[in-house]
Amino acid sequence: MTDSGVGARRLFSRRSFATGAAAAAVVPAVLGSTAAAPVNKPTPQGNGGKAGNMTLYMEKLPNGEMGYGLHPGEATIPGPLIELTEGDTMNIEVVNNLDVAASLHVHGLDYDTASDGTKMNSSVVQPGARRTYVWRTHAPGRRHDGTWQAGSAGYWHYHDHNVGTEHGTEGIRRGLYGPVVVRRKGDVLPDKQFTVVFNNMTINNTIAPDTPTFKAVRGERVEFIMITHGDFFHTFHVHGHRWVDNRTGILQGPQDVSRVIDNKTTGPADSFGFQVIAGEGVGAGAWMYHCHVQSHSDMGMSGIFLVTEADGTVPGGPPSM
Ligand SMILES: [Cu+2]
Repeated sequence: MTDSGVGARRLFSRRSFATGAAAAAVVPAVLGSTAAAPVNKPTPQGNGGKAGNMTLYMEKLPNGEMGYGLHPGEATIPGPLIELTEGDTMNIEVVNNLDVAASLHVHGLDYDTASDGTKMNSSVVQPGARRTYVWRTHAPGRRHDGTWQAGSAGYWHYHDHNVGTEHGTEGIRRGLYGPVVVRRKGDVLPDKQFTVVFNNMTINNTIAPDTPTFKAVRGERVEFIMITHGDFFHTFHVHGHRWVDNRTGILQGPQDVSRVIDNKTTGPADSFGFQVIAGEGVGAGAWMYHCHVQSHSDMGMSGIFLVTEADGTVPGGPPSM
């Protein structure tokens, strides 16, 4: 452990990181559903172009951290996964239970300036107040001038844009961020979803050995949603598994010549995602995921993708770190 690693450990004090554990098994907030979806169970996608409503609470967490949650007192880092299908609109009522003005700013989707989540556009939420942000999405199609317009489908994310500075630098540092997935109708759905956020020198605001362990059973289709925040560039790597560097992270067919990778450079506010079959061709086991900038992995930007057999066992026993 290096000096800076110790510093980071002190900053993000060692603890049984309840929010990290919860975040390890993201709970999708799916348009149209009112109750929280079961952990690790993706639910039906969108509702085909209708509006959905949800409430998001901005809350204080221990050690000065902050998070978004679907219910009061249940904020997590990262915040809840929000899933839509192209054509859907989501009305998100944000309740600010913090003692500072904060906001909700999304990447990749369509929104008016009133839903920008910036002080500049007068769209932040004062402490104790609430505000509804409207996110829209669209399918691909031809513009009036004949050019082709991309759809909204992709791996996106949301974050605060007001705490600390008008760019939300402190809000993001403290944990106010979360994943968004927009599907195209017909996209393959995963069995499990995990969100990995490189936030400065942490993973989901934790460092090894407190980083999330993502558990899956061999053969399950696992979706990784990868987001980066903060001041640094990183490279995301998973052992034993590869993915495709395109919109979905999976090949569209035998003619898809997209590059197959197991490592991807990622910078602040970037996001991408992909699906793998857990243990495919390599078996169950403890498979490391980490930032591959050597000094970063050495400072704790590392965790475990634990692929078990159906009976829960792992060949060779539990991982030793
Ligand atoms: Cu890194």
